[in-house]
Amino acid sequence: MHLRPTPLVMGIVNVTPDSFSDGGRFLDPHAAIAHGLALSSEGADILDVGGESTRPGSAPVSAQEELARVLPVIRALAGRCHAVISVDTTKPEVAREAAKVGAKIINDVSMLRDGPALAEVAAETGAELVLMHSRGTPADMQDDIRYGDVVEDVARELLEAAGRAEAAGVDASRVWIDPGLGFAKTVEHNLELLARLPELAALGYRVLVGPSRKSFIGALTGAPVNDRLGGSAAAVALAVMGGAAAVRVHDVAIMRQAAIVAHAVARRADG
Ligand code: 7PJ
Repeated sequence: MHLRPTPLVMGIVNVTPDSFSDGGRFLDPHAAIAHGLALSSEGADILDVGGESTRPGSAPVSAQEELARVLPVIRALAGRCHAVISVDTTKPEVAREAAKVGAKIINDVSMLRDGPALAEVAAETGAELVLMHSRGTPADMQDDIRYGDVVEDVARELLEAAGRAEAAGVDASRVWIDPGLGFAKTVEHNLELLARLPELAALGYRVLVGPSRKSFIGALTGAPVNDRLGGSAAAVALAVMGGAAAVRVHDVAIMRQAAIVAHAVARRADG
């Protein structure tokens, strides 16, 4: 009998500027490094380092700016903790430099929107590639959300993207798929995708799910973004039950507990 593997916990490390002065921008990589180390000691298996906000409605950042933000953090974390480092970027040049300083996973929230170049970097460097379902750009993705059957449409679009990644030379075993909760999705779409996650898990790629603190949890519970631990833990547990091989979260220690308990029950349910 095949026992499902223990789910991996990916901790989120955002690297964003903390002050502006005289037209210059001062980045504090130390705060991000300290946060990454803290998440690692909480039990994160993976640290996802991102220098561009990809939240719906956010503005783009130049490659130069993104590199300045993430490289020092990836370099430090790759050398100082056991967690595998992931770079959250849609830019091939950022992914390539990140891989040189120790990133082993490329987390692409655009699902290869701009062509195969990001997949080519994954193929060249041997990095794993996460393809997160999304439509449009962060600026316009919530404007016109239409699906037939959301799970079938997301599955088909993820399979197409995975096919493009494999055509660019990425081994299928190194491709992850992610339903992209909150990206070009209504609350109902997010619920349908979580409820029917086994259909995505059945596609044969490892599945990553990122429900942490997202607005659908706020819409359901009325809780503000800084008070969504309970809803996030429930979503993590359901994602694991539905076959997620990894979850992307802000609150590593608590979500790791939720994932471990859900996994133990899922194994029992598997028989
Ligand atoms: C996700 C992500 C997600 C993956 C973000 C936020 C918004 N990457 N990046 N999956 N969400 N793979 O964290 O609230 O769900 S940014």
